[in-house]
Amino acid sequence: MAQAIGNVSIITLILFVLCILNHYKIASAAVYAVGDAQGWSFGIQSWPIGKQFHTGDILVFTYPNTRHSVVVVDENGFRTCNSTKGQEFTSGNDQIKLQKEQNYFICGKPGHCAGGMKMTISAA
Ligand SMILES: [Cu+2]
Repeated sequence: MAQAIGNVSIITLILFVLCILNHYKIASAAVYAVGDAQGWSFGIQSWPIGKQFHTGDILVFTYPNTRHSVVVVDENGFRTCNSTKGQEFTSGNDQIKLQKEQNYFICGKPGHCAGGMKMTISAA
């Protein structure tokens, strides 16, 4: 009986430590201003180069929302500049959390993605 209680205590302790670690991971998520001073704009494709992104990091997309939007798409939507199956953000100040592995963002305004307003980010 004492052995069983001991095992339960150890499992509880392990779960507790995992919870703490998980909270720490969330608390340490980085926040990035997409495009830095230029914001979400044409020529954005090179912005992620040389940066290390992690799952749960927050991207802040700032842009004039009469001119642009942000659409989270899949690989096919990214490649073909098709935003119809994506999730569109239009506030002009959108916070989007990075998902594990590859993330794809395009502008939803006609011709903008084809003109280079698209960005893919790999999150570790
Ligand atoms: Cu645009």
